[in-house]
Amino acid sequence: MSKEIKSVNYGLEKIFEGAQDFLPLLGTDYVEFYVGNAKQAAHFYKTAFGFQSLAYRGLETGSKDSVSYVLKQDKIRLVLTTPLNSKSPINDHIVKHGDGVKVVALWVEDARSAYEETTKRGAKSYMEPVVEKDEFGEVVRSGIYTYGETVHMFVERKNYSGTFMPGFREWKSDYNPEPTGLKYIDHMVGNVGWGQMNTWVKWYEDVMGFENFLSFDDKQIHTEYSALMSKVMSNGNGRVKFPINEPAKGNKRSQIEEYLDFYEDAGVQHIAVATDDIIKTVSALKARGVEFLPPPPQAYYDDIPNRLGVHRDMMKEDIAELQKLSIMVDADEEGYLLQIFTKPVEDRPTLFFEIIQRMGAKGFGAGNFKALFESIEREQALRGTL
Ligand code: TYF
Ligand code: FE
Repeated sequence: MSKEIKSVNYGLEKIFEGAQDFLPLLGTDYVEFYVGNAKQAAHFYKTAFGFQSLAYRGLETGSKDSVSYVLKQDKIRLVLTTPLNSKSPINDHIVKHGDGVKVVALWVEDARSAYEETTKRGAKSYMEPVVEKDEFGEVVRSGIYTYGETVHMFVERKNYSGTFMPGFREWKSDYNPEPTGLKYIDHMVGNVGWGQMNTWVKWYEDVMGFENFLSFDDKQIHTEYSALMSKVMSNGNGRVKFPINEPAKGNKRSQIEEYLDFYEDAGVQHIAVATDDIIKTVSALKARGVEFLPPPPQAYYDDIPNRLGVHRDMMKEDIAELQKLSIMVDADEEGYLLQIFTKPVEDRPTLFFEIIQRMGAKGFGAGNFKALFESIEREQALRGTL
């Protein structure tokens, strides 16, 4: 651990000594995917994950080149965007990467200042500040590139009272599957190329004012076959956390390498969403057809009381029930956490989701890494990509 966490609350106060505040972030605003068929993707995220229809932009609203569906569940907003013709540059993104995350949008007080402060520190511009207006007010957005072709948009909506953003209309649907208890985005992880992790760690420090608050090297993260390195970057108030992974040399192909080969670039590897009741959430997701990684072996579950240490008596969940759902448990100094990972949600083995319930723990489940990576490797072996 490279830095001690000073405080464990998620309020606006700084959790790091020396954290920069040239880029105050209020949280994640939305995550935008570029996909081959946004209508079907929207159906999937509604049906399988319990997202609700929120807003729409397409031919009917005067958008000639692309269609976007906006979905919401508690604080999480997903935007699913697809091109309407072969000339849209969105096609190039999809041809190269398959379906994937294009934009990780961050909610800011001032999108002009966010753009200035980051570009003057070396960020590559994606979009200069643009003001969009409708009868509900205005939204200011600007954007910079991060790893690969991924973008951070800065969204200022303090003078806006509409559903989502100018250009979109409210989307009321007759089809409204129940939510599954997903609450907010806990963290989003990027995979970067060989030897690139520290470059991007420095980029988040210098350009975004983030700090590196946890690090895992390949001695901690390896299995018989593969290895990786990971550093967790956090903004000053802890609301935005971006772990960054790079592959490390192992006996076989690391899952990070597999991702890079199939995404053909650096990109977002997983989106971790928080729930207050992982048993209920995962039961619902499974019933709706979401596929999760198969459970770790019996020995993993036998070892749970040991892994929980002093937090053993605090755990309310029944181990047999967790095992039945293949949920994993880890603990750190401050508490424990429950987590589980989906299989990739596209045909290319690229983006997947994590469901996480934090019971005090502020870590990322390091005690689960070995079991998790072995489980991923079993999937890789089935794909012939290990
Ligand atoms: O975000 C994390 O660090 C955990 C564990 O390829 C993890 O969810 C780390 C690397 C990885 C998959 C999961
Ligand atoms: Fe994670």
